[in-house]
Amino acid sequence: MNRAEIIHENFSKLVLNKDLPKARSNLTPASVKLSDAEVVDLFESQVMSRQLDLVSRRLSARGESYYTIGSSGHEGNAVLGKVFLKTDMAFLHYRSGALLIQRGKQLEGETTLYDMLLSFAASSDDPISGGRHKVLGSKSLMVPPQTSTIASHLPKAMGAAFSIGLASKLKFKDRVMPQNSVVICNFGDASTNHSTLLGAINAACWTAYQGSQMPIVFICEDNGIGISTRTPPGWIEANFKSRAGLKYISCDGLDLLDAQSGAMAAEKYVRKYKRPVFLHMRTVRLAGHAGSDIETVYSTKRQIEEVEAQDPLLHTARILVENNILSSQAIVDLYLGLERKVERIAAKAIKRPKVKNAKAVMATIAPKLGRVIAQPLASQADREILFEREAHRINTPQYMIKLISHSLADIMLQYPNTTVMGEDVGQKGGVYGGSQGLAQKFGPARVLNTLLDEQSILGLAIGQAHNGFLPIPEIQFLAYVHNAEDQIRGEAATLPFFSEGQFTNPMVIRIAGLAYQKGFGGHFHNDNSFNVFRDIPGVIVACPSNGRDASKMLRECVRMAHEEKRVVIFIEPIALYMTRDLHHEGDGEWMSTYEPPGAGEEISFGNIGIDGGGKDLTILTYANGYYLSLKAKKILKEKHKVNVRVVDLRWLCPLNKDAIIKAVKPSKFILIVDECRRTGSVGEEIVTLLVEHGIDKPIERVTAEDSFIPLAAAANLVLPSVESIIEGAMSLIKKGVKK
Ligand SMILES: Cc1ncc(C[n+]2csc(CCOP(=O)(O)OP(=O)(O)O)c2C)c(N)n1
Ligand SMILES: [Mg+2]
Repeated sequence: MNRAEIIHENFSKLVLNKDLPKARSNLTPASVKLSDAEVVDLFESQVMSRQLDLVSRRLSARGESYYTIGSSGHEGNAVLGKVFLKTDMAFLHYRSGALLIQRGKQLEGETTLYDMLLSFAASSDDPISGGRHKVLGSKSLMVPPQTSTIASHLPKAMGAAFSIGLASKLKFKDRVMPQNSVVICNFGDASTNHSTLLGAINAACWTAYQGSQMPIVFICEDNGIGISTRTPPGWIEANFKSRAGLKYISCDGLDLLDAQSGAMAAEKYVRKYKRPVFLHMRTVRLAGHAGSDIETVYSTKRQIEEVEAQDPLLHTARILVENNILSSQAIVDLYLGLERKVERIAAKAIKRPKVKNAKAVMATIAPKLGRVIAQPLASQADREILFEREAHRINTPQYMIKLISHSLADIMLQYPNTTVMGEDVGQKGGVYGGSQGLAQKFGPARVLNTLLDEQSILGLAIGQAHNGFLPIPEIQFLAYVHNAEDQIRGEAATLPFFSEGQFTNPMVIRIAGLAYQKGFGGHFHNDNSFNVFRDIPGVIVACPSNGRDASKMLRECVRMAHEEKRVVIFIEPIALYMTRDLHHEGDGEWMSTYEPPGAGEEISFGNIGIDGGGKDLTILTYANGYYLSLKAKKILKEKHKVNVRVVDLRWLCPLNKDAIIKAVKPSKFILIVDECRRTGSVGEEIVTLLVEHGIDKPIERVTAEDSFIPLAAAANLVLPSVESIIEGAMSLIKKGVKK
């Protein structure tokens, strides 16, 4: 017989026999400000959570539900659903059944149990994910949906907490979280070893240490084990008790009254001081890690039984009996009554419809969000003040990075909800000057110099977006996004999908990257792969090749983030940041004059750039490849009489298929110039696209080698060059002519 059923049967027996575990504190309900009715109410949530586990396990065994990880042993977290307000945004661990049920009671006519069962049954009626995933979440309870990656929700919890003070400072009228709210987040003991968690706590403490508000409670539900690996006794306390900027409070999650006392202390502190708290709540884990876990492989029967004897429900039963709140019989009646109730609700939930087809599944990857509200342009008078310092040269041609910084300034003026954050983006204005002048123009609150931690930068952005901001985080180099990419892949990109667009985290992530960078050189400053973003559903990847396009595309990215709540990656080719000339020194052809919003023609999403009308060869390329191809185009014409048109793809994900097919139609040959690696890069996708659309013309690729980029001039050995483009073009034409 499985342990879940044994625990279930034992509960009634032990309560009726008054064979209950010893008291773990001397607290009374009154001493923790709970009335008798409130203790019963909390107990009811605990039992509901237990029955939810039990019923879901039974359903899972029959293939009617997908709930495999339960909350059994963690039901003490019900107090968190009571002590914290439903407006205190909550980023939850997967063992938060009782917390969520209790929190739901703060709503009139709540249906939390039914809603959770719909989610576990993957029914399209599930109000949070629409049947797309088993998540814990609720729009009305301000619980963004969370799935299972350990600790990945903590950087954004930190960011959301930070955004509360920021919204007050900026008198931000579109804020989602009320002024005096706080953020709570919980996680397991083993999760505390994860760099994502340590990074989030570190970022919270680093911020609070400097006197900024960071109203967050990190709740560690310590059951002493992570799947089968035990947490060394005392480790959590030793690790978190005396960290700079972190208030440590411990409580006993087995003893409801002690848990209530700890939760109240944490709430009082965080609400008053708006500084991070670490609430260490001891719990047990009952019935294994997940439905499929066979505990006896790594624990003895005796160990398992000892843990079961500390069942928090038995402890609450003791509290109820000892304080003459309920009789043993009444407790068992309530317990079994709730089993029947959960079964009734579950029977209804599993009959509800499922998601029907791929289109329905995908409808929330980039959800249609109703009326699009365009942000009006800033007034000319405001713009004049904004560019006061640059006035003398704003109408002269500039290289790309200057135009990006002008564009960012205009964006921040036009969109009061935008914020910029990243390493060195403040006074210094970024390593390359992309955010130059922004801190001076908009102040340190909107242009935030962060600590050196990419997970925290992205978490800060995601969290701020949860509070209505439109963040523009900067990652210093493409190579340094990889240690944090799950924040984009697993968190930012999935939020609308898992919440039917009820929660969104729009943002534009600026990343300096790609190859040909000569200053630092080497692999890390010349990372020529952005594939990691190309397979994330819903994420847009933009990549300009020149300043004029960059300033306009950036505006379009922000527009999409604002109006369509999209997550956009904006890759800036470092090597072209300060490029002035195209064909020869002094021609100034790679510079342009800044065109403010509304002045010239904008570059809308998917719009490609076409240079020349040559009908011999079309080169499909982007970024540095576009720059090099234009050089090659001139030589191909002058030396080889080959007429070329060069297409700047600009929008690399998703590709604008129709525009690409139309662009290649007039020419005989197609050359793809891809500065990223031969294997897996966008060039492969373009070939596939052309073939799949019946383009029956000779196609070739000039790409980077499947290599890392070495230092110094050796870098050029593995990258496309003007020469290799010309060579590729000529060999393609030769082969084609022979045919
Ligand atoms: C990043 C990541 N790595 C591994 C896993 C697989 N995994 C799921 S739960 C778990 C153990 C977590 O233990 P703990 O944090 O103590 O939480 P508990 O399950 O005990 O509540 C692991 C390793 C995961 N979900 N995410
Ligand atoms: Mg654990």
